Amino acid sequence: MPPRLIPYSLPPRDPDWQVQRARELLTELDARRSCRAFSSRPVPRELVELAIAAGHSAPSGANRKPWRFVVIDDPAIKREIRIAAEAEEKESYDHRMPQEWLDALEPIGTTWEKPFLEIAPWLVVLFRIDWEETNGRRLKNYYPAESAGLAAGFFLYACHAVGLATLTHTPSPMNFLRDICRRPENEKPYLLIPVGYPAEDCQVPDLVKKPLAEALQWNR
Ligand code: IYR
Repeated sequence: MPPRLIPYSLPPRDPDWQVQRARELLTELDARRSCRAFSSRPVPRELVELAIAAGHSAPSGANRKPWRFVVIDDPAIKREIRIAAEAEEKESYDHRMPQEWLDALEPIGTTWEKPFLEIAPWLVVLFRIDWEETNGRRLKNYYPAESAGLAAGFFLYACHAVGLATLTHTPSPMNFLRDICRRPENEKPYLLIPVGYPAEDCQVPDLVKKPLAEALQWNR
């Protein structure tokens, strides 16, 4: 069966407008920083839901949208997540991470302690779904990791664009999130994203970002 097709077009844009808009967008995106010191100031549920809807609008392999966003503001669940994450992280920092990795993190200043998991008003746990069962049949999803990455990117941008701070946190291993969120075995924790406002005294590392020239090639 051929697909049913509908018209698609984009609004015509003046080239000067395009360049100006691209510059503004770049300035806005380049100012985003990972936040590890959150304020407990509440964020309306509607705002988080709209940012998640933006994440959910991302393209995905065969349009399967192989992801789930679990959104948490229940202090008891946040506490459970903090305790489990810190237990794994302490083990990682003390015993599992090779010196080379610890050295790479030194300029960022991270430790096993993750108070932001209780302080940030919302925790968003993004799961990737590698397969789904319908009528007793296992259906494989396509490019679930890439798809979940795109959904995460759209979500992070939507948050930033409305003035919300985020962190892409990856406690490791993070299977505990599946148990705490009561998700089935085909859903694999992909990212844990605290969402909120930076604490009043929030500071971020004064990092040097890799120059674009090192990451960009035109043609061959
Ligand atoms: N998961 C640890 C370690 C960590 C790893 C990377 I790669 C980072 O960019 C930052 C931290 C933690 O969250 O502390």
